[in-house]
Amino acid sequence: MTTATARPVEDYKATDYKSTLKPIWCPGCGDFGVVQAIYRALAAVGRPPHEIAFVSGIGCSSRIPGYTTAYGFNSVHGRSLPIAQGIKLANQDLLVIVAGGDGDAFAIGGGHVAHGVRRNVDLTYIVMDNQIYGLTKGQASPTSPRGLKTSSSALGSLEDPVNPLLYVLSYGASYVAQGTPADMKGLADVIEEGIRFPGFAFINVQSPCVTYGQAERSLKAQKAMMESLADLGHDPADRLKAIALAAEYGTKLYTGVFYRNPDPPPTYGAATRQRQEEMIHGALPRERILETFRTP
Ligand SMILES: Cc1ncc(C[n+]2csc(CCOP(=O)(O)OP(=O)(O)O)c2C)c(N)n1
Ligand code: SF4
Repeated sequence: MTTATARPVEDYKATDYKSTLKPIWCPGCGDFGVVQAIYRALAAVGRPPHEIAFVSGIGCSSRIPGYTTAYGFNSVHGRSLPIAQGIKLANQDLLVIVAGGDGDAFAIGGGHVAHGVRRNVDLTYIVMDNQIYGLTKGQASPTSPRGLKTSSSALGSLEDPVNPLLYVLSYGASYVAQGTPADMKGLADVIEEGIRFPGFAFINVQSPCVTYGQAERSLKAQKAMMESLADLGHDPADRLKAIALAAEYGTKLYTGVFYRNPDPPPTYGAATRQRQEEMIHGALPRERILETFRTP
């Protein structure tokens, strides 16, 4: 895609990324703050909207692409990652951002997250973790805490929640952060950093559902409990410490970067280009090239 019409980075304002579509989220929904943080992060990065592709699944949070001026694909429940990976590999000049809920990510889409991490396509995955299925009116989600009473667990959930931070760290994610709209600047910062990070970047956002979610997770409650990892002196290059901190998901609300790989591995796109170069310029022996094309 051409950058001929791009303006200098400093010319982009958060409002350049805001579409004219009016959000239909419930008043007070945390997702309002998340989309604002995304506008700010995009303005800081300064790529023109036509060079950005926003992909989501299905859910309240998955409406986000429509509220931006970027190209948007509100796709299929749980399938945002494979679609986004295809878009990025087909046009590596695009900035690809994926957004959706915890149900979209860790229930129906759970299998794709592991492969998104290990494939390491250069994209940013923002999960709005409200510990509930919002769009379908309040059923338990994979991150609902044990004991939570919902429309599908009237006597309290009998299952332990998935830990999104540990999940991606255990598969080897190179950038793992958490934010909340209760701290807009912090949230915009981790999103901006995730966008700039070369490779699969994962940001878990504690975005409260004010209609079906827990009162203990309201923005006011989050403000009182959040702790900045930077203020705690956490070194984001320390993966083992990041894992130990991530294990406290559900009891603590840490914000900031858990892990940033100081030596990020090649992205899938870069590895593909390198393989093509080797084949074209004969760096690979003839037998290996023929092997690549041989059908089993
Ligand atoms: C294949 C498929 N299965 C189920 C659904 C119904 N469905 C739509 S959104 C959703 C879950 C929404 O929860 P989440 O992904 O956490 O997003 P939220 O609405 O909380 O932002 C479900 C089960 C669907 N649309 N498609
Ligand atoms: S149901 Fe919950 S997640 Fe959905 S718009 Fe309303 S407050 Fe937000």
